[in-house]
Amino acid sequence: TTLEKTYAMIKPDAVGAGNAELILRAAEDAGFIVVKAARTTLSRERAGEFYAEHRGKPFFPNLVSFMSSGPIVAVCLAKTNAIADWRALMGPTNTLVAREEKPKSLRALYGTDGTKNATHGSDSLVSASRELKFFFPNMTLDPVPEGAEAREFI
Ligand code: YYY
Ligand code: MG
Repeated sequence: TTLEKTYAMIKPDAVGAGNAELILRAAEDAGFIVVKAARTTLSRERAGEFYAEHRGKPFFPNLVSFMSSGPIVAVCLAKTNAIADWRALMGPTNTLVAREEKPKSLRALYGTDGTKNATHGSDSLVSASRELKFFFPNMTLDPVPEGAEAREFI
């Protein structure tokens, strides 16, 4: 049997607050394998390309400014049902809602507000493939064999 991959990201608010390692550990504690984690930064242009589906929405300019405001950690996670389970662990999109509805979720614990919400997670298999390729162009999109324990932190 094999493990699904998803794209996760630790956003500039959480990296800036020094919570990146804590969030990766929370993922591992929840049963995810950290296949790859790379600290990097996004230009405004690349942040806009990553969030292209939201171009034209009122929050888009703020989102692009935030996502290019400081370092991020780009992460590939693997687990059975990784895509849905990571989104569940993150909690609701808006940190303030997350604090009300899911106080132990990552966004409740480490997010800041409706835009600065600590983490990202792919919302579908198609998104996961696109987003993993966006950050890790050489990575195979094949599922990870069960029993793998690789943690390649750059
Ligand atoms: O997938 P997810 O991150 O949970 O939410 P999306 O609806 O895809 O929005 C992407 C990103 O945009 C969100 O993480 C914060 C930001 N955002 C915002 O600033 N204001 C909104 N009203 C909605 C989303
Ligand atoms: Mg989304």
